Amino acid sequence: MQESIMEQLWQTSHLQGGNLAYVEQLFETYLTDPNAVPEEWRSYFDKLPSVDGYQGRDVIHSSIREQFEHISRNQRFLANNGVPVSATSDADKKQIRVLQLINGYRFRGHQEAKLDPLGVWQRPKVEDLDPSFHDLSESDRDLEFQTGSLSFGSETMKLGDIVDGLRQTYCGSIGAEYMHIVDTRIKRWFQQRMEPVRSEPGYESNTRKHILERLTAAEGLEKYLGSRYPGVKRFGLEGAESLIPCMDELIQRAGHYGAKEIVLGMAHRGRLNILVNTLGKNPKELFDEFEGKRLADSGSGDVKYHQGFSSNVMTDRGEIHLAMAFNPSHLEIVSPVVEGSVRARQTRRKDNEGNQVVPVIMHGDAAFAGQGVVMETFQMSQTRGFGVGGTIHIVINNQVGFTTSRQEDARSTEYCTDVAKMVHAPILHVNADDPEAVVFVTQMAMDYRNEFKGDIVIDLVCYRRRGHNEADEPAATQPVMYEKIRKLKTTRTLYADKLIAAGVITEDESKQMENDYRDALDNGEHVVKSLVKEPNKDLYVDWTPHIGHEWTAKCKSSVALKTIQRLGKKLTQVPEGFSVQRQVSKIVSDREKMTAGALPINWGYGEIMAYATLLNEGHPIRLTGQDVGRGTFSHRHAVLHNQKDGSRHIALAQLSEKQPKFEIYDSLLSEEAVMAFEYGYSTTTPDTLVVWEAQFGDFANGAQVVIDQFLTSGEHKWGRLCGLTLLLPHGYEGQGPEHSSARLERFLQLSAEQNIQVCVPTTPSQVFHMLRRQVKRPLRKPLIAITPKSLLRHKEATSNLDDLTSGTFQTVLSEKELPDAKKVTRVILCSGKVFFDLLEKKKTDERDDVAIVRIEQLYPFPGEDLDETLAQYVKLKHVVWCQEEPMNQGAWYCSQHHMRNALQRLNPKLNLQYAGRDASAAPAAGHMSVHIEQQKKLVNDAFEI
Ligand SMILES: Cc1ncc(C[n+]2csc(CCOP(=O)(O)OP(=O)(O)O)c2C)c(N)n1
Ligand SMILES: [Mg+2]
Repeated sequence: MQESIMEQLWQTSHLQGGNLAYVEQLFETYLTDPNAVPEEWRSYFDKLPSVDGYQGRDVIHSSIREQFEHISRNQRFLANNGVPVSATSDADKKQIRVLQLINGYRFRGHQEAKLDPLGVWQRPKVEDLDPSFHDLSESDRDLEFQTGSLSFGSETMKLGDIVDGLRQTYCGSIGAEYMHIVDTRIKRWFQQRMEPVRSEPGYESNTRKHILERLTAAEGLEKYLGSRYPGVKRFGLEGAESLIPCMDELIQRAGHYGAKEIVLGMAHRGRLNILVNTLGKNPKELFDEFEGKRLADSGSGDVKYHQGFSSNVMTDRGEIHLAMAFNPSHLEIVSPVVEGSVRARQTRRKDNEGNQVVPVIMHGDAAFAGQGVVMETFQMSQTRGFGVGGTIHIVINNQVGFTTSRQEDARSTEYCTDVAKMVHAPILHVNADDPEAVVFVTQMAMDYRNEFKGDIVIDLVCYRRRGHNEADEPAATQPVMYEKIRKLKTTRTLYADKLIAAGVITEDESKQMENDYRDALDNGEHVVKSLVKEPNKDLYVDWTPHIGHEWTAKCKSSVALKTIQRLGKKLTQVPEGFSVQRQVSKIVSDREKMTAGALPINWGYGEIMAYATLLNEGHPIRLTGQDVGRGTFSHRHAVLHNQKDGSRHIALAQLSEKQPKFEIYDSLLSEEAVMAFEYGYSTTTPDTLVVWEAQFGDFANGAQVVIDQFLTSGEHKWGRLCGLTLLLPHGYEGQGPEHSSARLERFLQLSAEQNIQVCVPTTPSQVFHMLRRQVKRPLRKPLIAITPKSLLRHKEATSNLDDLTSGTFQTVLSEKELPDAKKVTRVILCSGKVFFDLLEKKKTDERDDVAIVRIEQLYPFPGEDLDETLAQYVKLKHVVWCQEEPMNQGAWYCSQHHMRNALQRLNPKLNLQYAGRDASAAPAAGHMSVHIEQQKKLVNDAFEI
């Protein structure tokens, strides 16, 4: 009789003594080139059944590994008590196929899972979940097979039991996608969580009653609001009520693992329900909002389903602070904001592992699949500068986005969650009509984060009982779906029926639960039992010192010479043996000379010294953006790189032992998510100077949503203060349309009610004072700083140490050498780099009749300071605004009225004239020669008009 191939292989001793790696290697080679492996192995591998639908090599590879691991362990195929199951070639092959079948379920079971409460998903049958696909027949069901790594609690089982167990585990209410993860530990972890219990948690009566109580609350609130305020928009949760028990479990479990804070982000859907039933907002307050009784104390206020909220609830390990982020209508943009807020809280708590602060972000299915910022947020999740130790993502997957249907139109991916696979996040799809399954996956999700510090997604497959909002008629666009929905019992009813049938509660008790909840709402009582009525104040940050200040608030931004000298020395010290690159070395030695007063200080020095002095005074600093360590234009070099081994030296982080944290990270190549992250960070930390730098100012418009919806309007809508600084390189230097403009006009157009500051500093001392005053003044307002490129090295754009040791940020700046005021008949007003072009012309042409005045803060406009400057020119006849930007851009349209007002106050006969580029669709010319010609003309015009 011919020996089985496995036995032959075994006897070759390839598999003994841990030669698995060898076999794996062979298999890998075979997958890429079958002819590259010996014939005997090729014919063996050829005969292995394949796992359909998964092209990745890892699929087959791991099944092989399992198989051989097993052989190693058991020496050969053995049944109970060492009795061989079969030594025939056929039986061996069958055993392999059984292992393949097991693998098939682990990979693709989710595709046959009963995830859709509506039963409208059209899902093709998955061939490789059928034993016959693996040449296993009905009659094999009674044969015993090795279970391999299957965690069913028995080394061998009948095929029938294996298949039934697999269907229960992987094709019930939970569809787990985890086999795309390459880390075997994680795959095993999920198998060991799900397989032993066949994905059925078997909760005790008390837990089941609690789940029903939470569902009662979820449904009860919507019913109540629906009958009390019919037709009023609330973006109800109906159809996704399981979210409420899910959140309850998340919070309790996070608390159990020692979390002290959870930051929540979510869109419109179910938000009011979460606010009342999870965060414990007083229902009375919500009713007042419905009735229009609660108006914002100041600012515009916002609709109720964008409001943030915070509260403290009790868990078995103490109090936990919950903070729901305010968000705009723009879906998904709140996600990176939440991450930034979490990171700031973790930093404050020195929670390097991310155990104490946990982000939980809820999404809509359409938004999660469609919005690019979701991908950016995942891309940040494991980076040095933006990681938070894992985020729990919950998708409220109601299978429709507004009126857009799930698959044909909303996306190209199979699931709305597929984007999460890019970071190998496990994805747990779950039927929301099985609340126990929902709680089970929730527990796994929180346990997973605790164990592996990675992102995880719960895809709560549910439906939307009503239209997009309560005024919408959904049947107009989704007739079939809504036909089904109308006939469907609610999740709560289904679950209550189940518990009644199981004898866990009586019908009366179920009714009583509903009545109790409604009574609580009627009485305007809090409905979260674990709510802490008198929260621990330590869990809150005190922003009161920063409220109610004018931008003119004074501060001391100058620094004593000896402090600057001491810090200057520290900044230029390099560790023993650290090899600095040649050009960088020159920058360092120049900085030494600047500290000694032997060289005028440049921009890089002014900026770095602002950071050093702020750190010295106890303010933490966080600086991010693309290439910020070096600076796009090589002016910063805050991070030095050892030429011998690539190690880093950051002098600003090593000024003293007691100094606060200095963080500087080159960001991923994203503007939107990164700027949103920094907004979230800065709205959480009043004392930190948070700076985001664009590579070129133009790129900031990739984050326009953040600028419009948060930075410029967040305080007005939600009362959230933010001191974020944006550094936006800008300047017309002939580099073409795309590297010239930071779109200054956009920021100025968005400026109102002192919402932001727009500054255009032109000297090193100005940037020094501007950055310092951003933290030293009590007010917290976003600072938009238009920063230079060529000016970084301009010989005229320098300062002296004296300018740092005295003075302050000057909103209006005259020439260094003041003109004789009596001779001046013309004032040229300008901002930014063009000043130096004008100055050069003035010197060349010896125009002592001209004074050039820089407006270094365009918003809030420094009217008084300008009045004072202009007042000294008593013979003034001409006033010109000169800008490099085209007429429809730059400051002209948005700021001219401020300047005209100043002239009106000085002398109503004075008119303001314009010298600058003509209006243009593109920000700048594409050819250097055109640029030069235009620049020359506008400078000339300023002197002649
Ligand atoms: C960026 C953005 N684009 C468009 C909209 C308008 N809008 C509001 S809700 C919605 C549908 C959202 O669908 P989904 O994410 O599935 O959430 P659901 O409403 O179904 O809970 C759309 C398109 C928006 N709010 N934000
Ligand atoms: Mg949806």
